[in-house]
Amino acid sequence: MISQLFSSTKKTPLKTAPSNSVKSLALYYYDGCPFCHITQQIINKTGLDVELRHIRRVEQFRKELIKHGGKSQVPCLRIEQSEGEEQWLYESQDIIAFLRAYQQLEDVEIA
Ligand SMILES: N[C@@H](CCC(=O)N[C@@H](CS)C(=O)NCC(=O)O)C(=O)O
Repeated sequence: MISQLFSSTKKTPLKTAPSNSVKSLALYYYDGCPFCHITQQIINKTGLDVELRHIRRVEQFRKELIKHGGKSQVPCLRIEQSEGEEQWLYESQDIIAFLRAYQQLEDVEIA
């Protein structure tokens, strides 16, 4: 089983567990951000279940992004794992690479 997914831009392993240990995904974003828009298009294409968290409509989302992710930049993908660990993944290209790889793992496990 593939145990790590890799960042497209930095070529470093993300501390990401196998897909079956990912509990939930949430994208922090706002309208009018082109990087968010591209990321959302990929989410729609993959059909993955990703909760959308608009940081300008819900102040709590903006606060948790800064508190846990470390900065207010969007898009940012929160990856929650079954064990309770979470990762905050910035950079649209890294998020897209993660989603594509994750979807492939999902497909393999379903098949
Ligand atoms: N290189 C980043 C750029 C992201 C970016 O510039 N996001 C802007 C919105 S379009 C942003 O969050 N600016 C506010 C901030 O950095 O706090 C990516 O590809 O995701």
